[in-house]
Amino acid sequence: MSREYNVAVLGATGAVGREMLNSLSDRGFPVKSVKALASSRSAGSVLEFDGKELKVEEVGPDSFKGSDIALFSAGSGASSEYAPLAAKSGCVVVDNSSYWRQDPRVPLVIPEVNSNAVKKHKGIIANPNCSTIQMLVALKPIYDAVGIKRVVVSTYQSVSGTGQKGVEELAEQTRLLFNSQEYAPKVYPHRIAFNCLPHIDAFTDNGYTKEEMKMVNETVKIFDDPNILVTATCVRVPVFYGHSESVWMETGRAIKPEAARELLARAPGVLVLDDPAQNVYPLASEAAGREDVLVGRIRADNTLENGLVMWVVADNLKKGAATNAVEIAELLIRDPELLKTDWS
Ligand code: NAP
Ligand code: 12T
Repeated sequence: MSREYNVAVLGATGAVGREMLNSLSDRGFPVKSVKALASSRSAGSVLEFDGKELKVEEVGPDSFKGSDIALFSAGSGASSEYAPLAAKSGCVVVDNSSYWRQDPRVPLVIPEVNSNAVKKHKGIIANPNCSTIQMLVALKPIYDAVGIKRVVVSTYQSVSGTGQKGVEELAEQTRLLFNSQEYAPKVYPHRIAFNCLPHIDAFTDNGYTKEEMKMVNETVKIFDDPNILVTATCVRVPVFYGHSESVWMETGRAIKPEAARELLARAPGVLVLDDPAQNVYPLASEAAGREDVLVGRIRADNTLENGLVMWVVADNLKKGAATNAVEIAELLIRDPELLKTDWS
């Protein structure tokens, strides 16, 4: 009989954690047991896994003993505290927070882009930011074919990226506005309903937000290319699920839009939807609930010799978080050596 694994999910009650449970089940990950972990706030509550009830436990220092793999999505604080404990107890952590992404001991992995990086892990593997994942899945085939020198990206990010509280804030504000009632922004600094906020995560000293700098720094680390230039503007929009991106690139050598479209059509994890005459292009409403990255509006930049532009959309909770994490776990179980940890 083929092996089955003990899997722990930290942050199981959250927007990403619930999708992690769905992804494990939908993708048929070989689980022996699933442990749902969260804070004391939701300990004792009940989730569903594979049609069965799963009781949520409060995370503690001993929670990961006996687990083979842990998927984390409980924020940076919990990741900084528990990932080393889990790794030291022999459990490999796939972490969704931003805490470990730039640590040189920690591979930052998108299976379609740099699966080999997973081999260097010592017990903690980081899942990239949602906006980085979908952009790089779409850039990878072009990068491999002709090189990419420079990327200018603007994102249109859904409120579920902020977690369950972001979803509730957009729903509540929309309802109150339609009823001419007062509302007070809580999660975002301004009204998100019927608005666009050029502000995701905190501002840094250079005028960019942390979210924008994640797209810059994670691209360099994942492509292992210190020369690639990226500048990003990250915008929160009143969409519940699915991030959209306008991605402009300057390629190393010239590539025609038709050739880029063909490369993308054959690329793993990509679905090309590009027939503008028939109003066919990627939409957040189409991407929501899907595991692939949708790419369309592929066209030349008429102002620059090697400029190419495209529109890239994916479900931020699936490929942007949970699906990518489960795909990393699938890489781990292909090779028993990769289930060993060496964190000191
Ligand atoms: P969320 O809906 O607010 O859920 C947060 C989850 O974390 C809940 O299960 C919560 O448990 C748990 N939690 C919070 N603090 C904890 C603590 N100190 N100890 C144990 N559990 C704790 O948020 P989310 O959207 O799912 O995001 C969670 C994490 O995923 C964040 O780190 C976020 O940065 C990351 N994320 C990554 C991506 C990506 O780009 N890959 C996308 C979205 C989110 P309770 O029910 O007990 O409160
Ligand atoms: N602030 O994983 O607010 O670093 O949409 C992902 C999403 C951080 C992250 C968001 C965020 C991350 C958001």
